[in-house]
Amino acid sequence: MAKIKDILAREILDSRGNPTVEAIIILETGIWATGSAPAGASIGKYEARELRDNDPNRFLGKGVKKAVSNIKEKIAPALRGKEVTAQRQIDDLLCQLDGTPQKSNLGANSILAVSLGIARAASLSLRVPLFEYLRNTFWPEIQDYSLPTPLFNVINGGKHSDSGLSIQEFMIIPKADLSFKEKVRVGAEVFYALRDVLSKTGYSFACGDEGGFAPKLGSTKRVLDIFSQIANYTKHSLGEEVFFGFDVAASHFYSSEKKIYNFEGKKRKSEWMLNLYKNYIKKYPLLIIEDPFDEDDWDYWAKLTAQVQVLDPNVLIVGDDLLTTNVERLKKAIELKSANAILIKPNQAGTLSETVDCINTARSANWKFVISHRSGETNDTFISDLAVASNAPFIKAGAPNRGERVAKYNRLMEIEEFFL
Ligand code: 2PG
Ligand code: MG
Repeated sequence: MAKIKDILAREILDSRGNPTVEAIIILETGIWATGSAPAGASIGKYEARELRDNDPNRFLGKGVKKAVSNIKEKIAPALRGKEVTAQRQIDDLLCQLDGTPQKSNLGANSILAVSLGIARAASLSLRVPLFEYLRNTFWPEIQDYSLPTPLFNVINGGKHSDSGLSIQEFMIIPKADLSFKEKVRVGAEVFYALRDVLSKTGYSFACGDEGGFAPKLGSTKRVLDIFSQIANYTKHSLGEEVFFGFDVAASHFYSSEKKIYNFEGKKRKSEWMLNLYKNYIKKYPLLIIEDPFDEDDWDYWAKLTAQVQVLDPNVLIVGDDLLTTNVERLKKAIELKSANAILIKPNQAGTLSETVDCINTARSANWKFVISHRSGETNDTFISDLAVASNAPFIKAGAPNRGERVAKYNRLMEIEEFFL
């Protein structure tokens, strides 16, 4: 048993060079741990709000000094003396201290950094690996461990690059029945192959925010043509060993007033987008479509989910901006059958306990879930341990490239090799 002695905080940089929050949890025993908040670029309307200073004289207004001082001046005094393993009570208290529905008062960035740091400090205090601590705390009833399948975002579009591609993420998914280490190898080999294909066809292989390439290919069709060449450059056959996934992030090219998607330079209706996705599913080994429609275009979500089940019951329609790791929105989507999987981002919820509640709500409805990073990341590998603790079917942590992305994959390989 160990009590919280103090909580410090500071401004650090994320992988895009923007300021973010790190909290340092110090226990009375002298043990300490950190937690940090990642940051999105394609931010959903309904997710918890990060607090930024909006001071144009620092970091173009993106500083987080206010969030840092909220930790030092408001959160630390309320948590001093609390038992560090009381995660749920601490998270409830953090929500009460904030008092707003989207955590806009203290800021989800300050709250999340503390919430994750508390869990890490507790695991160190009990001398167990973080994933084991999380399993014992939240999922003691689950017996075995299974590692997630990684979704490698190898071509970056949308708000994550200047490639001009409307779809934000083009993902490569290794087949399920391999060890995690082998899945990482497949992802890396496909990544090298893509670099070859791009350079041979005269495209840039410079990278976007999540480590994937950002070539100006102009259309989804051309990305898929390039993907289709993977088999010629590696030993990995499409539809058997390697599958595709999209994060369309459609809210970011949708006009709510006109009810139009500005897709690849053309104005498209929801029905047109629906048919496009169905054609891609028929033609390519496409297993995952995340955010195919706007976060308020509920009707089309349900239509696509139903029609896709007929085409291929293995295809997952994943809600990210639609659901924002929010139990209430998830319950509505379950009732309306709007999707069959959810993206789980701890900073959309704001606390670890609320993130866990969302995972549990998804699992009890038989939905799949994907533990996810943000496009602006830190080197914190918390999500890797969370994925193992919850037996998540998938993790999305970017390309097998860039330090803050591979940190997550390397941590999962470490858990596989040394702990399981
Ligand atoms: C997404 C994420 C992560 P961002 O849309 O799924 O890939 O992007 O963090 O920019 O919201
Ligand atoms: Mg997304």
